[in-house]
Amino acid sequence: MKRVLSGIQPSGQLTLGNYIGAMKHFVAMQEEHDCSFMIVDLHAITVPQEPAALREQSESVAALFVAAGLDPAKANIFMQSHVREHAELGWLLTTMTYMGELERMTQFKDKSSGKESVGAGLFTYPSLMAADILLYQTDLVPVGEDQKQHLELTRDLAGRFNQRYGETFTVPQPLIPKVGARVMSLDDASKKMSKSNPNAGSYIALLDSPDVIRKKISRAVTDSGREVKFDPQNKPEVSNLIAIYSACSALTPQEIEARYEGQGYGPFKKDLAEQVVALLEPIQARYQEVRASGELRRILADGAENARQVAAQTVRTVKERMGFVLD
Ligand code: ATP
Ligand code: LTN
Repeated sequence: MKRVLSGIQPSGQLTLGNYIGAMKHFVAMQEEHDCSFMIVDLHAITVPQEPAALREQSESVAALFVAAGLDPAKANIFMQSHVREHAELGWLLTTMTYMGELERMTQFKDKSSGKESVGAGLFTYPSLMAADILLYQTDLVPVGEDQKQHLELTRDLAGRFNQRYGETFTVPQPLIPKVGARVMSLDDASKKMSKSNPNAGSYIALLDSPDVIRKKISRAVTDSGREVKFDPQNKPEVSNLIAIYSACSALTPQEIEARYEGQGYGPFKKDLAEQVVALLEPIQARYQEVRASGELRRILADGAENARQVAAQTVRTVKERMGFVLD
């Protein structure tokens, strides 16, 4: 059994990109591995958040974890901020991270570009993410393609610590899906679908109503041709829609091409919308039940309790090796 850990930021409404690139795989992995999944609220505050919205989004992400199929009896589900050791190890690892390493991070460059002022936490974000992972001796980290660079840094930090202070951390591996690792925006296929995009038409939220989903897909940009062809180089918009279709159904991109040969984009988009609606409807129904039942409080309390046991031990070992006087 491998140790698996991942996190999603409560920085907005979860999107179909989050589901296809990450959450769907969390659900599959809980059957075979020792899994922990976090709502990474400490990461979400690296960009400004309204307190009421942060609280609502954090609960919403937790409920969506359960609604999408994570079972608290199989996987540990918790809020990052409920386990203080994340902030503590985050600081210790920040002191071991080089400025040059952080300056190279493309997520930082993207999120800070054009901003008048940027919080220092956005810059040191990857050291906190490394702490999340290393606290639990994680073997595998299921993430979308955009997190690959952060995982590389995590591996480097684990290696650096082990070399300097003796074998302490497991060096984790990213697990990036073959299809759907980078779902693109519906309005611009050069950008990834992102929940913090101010244009809601650029993403499908997991909680969008069927009518909103149909509308967003019918308005999704395509090229002026009419061939449903999977060709990410020359037809990035249509290829993105085919990838979404493939991830929501059991069909490969080639099977989808064959099904819509000679029919143009209309029927393809219509069916795609119905595939997405059918995927999300049961998740949305379960979501309402979970929110109404009040079960989240217990799930998160148990999750944090289990996490703390491991995290506290790791931080103790780390502090001892670094030369702190232990309490
Ligand atoms: P934000 O826009 O606030 O940065 P995000 O939508 O990029 O958020 P995260 O919380 O940063 O989402 O990511 C959660 C998980 O979802 C990560 O594993 C990430 O790689 C994955 N993910 C996010 N967006 C996509 C996408 N467009 N395609 C595939 N996977 C994605
Ligand atoms: N940085 C990730 C979220 C994240 C994460 C983690 C993912 C924070 N801590 C630990 C995996 C493991 C993101 O932006 N998607």
